[in-house]
Amino acid sequence: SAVLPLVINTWPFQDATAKAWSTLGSGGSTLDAVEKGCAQCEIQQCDGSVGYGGSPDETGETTLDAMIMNGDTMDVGAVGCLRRIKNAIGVARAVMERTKHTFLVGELASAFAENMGFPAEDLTTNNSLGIFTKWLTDNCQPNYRQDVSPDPSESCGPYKPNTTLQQIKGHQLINIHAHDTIGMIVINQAGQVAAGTSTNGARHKVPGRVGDSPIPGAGAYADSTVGGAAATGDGDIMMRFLPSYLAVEQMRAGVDPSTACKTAIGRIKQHFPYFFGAVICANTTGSYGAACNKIPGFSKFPFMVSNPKSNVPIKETVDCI
Ligand code: SD4
Repeated sequence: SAVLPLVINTWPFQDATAKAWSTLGSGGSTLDAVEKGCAQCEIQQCDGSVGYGGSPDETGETTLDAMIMNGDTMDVGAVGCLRRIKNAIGVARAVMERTKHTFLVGELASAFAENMGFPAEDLTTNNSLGIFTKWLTDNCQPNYRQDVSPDPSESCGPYKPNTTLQQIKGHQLINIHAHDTIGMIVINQAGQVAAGTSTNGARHKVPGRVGDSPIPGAGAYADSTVGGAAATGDGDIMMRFLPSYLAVEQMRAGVDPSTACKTAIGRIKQHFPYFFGAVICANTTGSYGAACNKIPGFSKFPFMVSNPKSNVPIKETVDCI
């Protein structure tokens, strides 16, 4: 017997879960629930890694990535490197519903958003300015690949590409304690699935960098004939493996959600044993699971669940593999 509706999201962002749940309860669609739930984190600047005022790039600017997917129609809207607009997932939904396109990026995505009536605001705060200044003054790590350009005397930003090409090795650019994208899956009573993400991405990135979060199949995926999935972590690595798509395809083949998430994490781990990341997924019976890659400092991954078994969102934790 199906335990629906279901809201599940990455990290212990319980206000986002509660917002999605109440949106469903007041008659909203799965898309409304994903949009309002993720937008709650954009407003609250969850962990400093969703919404404005976090993850400044090399020049100090905060830019946002977000996507939303309708698993009934397979419609997707996404924005990458969105400047000056706080409600990134709202803009993603506008891309989906008001254009024939899927993905808008950068300054021109912001122009679209302004045309759609989203207010242009400065995304810089004292917090993001502080992170930027601290990076410049004491712990700045240049964005060159250290396996390609190991000269420690190179300065931090603006990035000057080194033209020497060498063998690619693993890297770890992500601060695991301040890098928590919201990814959410919502399944209503009728088994309709929607999924979405919102994030300010990686700290001190090269301006223009877009992560995995807005990419369909990487950051999130939804298919109402199967279920949904969402990912968080080092997007520069994770986007290469489409972990959300893989988890959904595993469930399509009959695999249980927890095993499906483990398979998606395991695939990445084969190539990048020390990548930081986690995946959540759920099928249309309301069964769900999560998995994460065990690395020093990250052995358990918390996520939030709301379903009819409880009248408040429950925090659950999975042990990393
Ligand atoms: C990114 N995936 O931009 C995002 C960041 C994240 O938990 O998920 N952090 O790479």
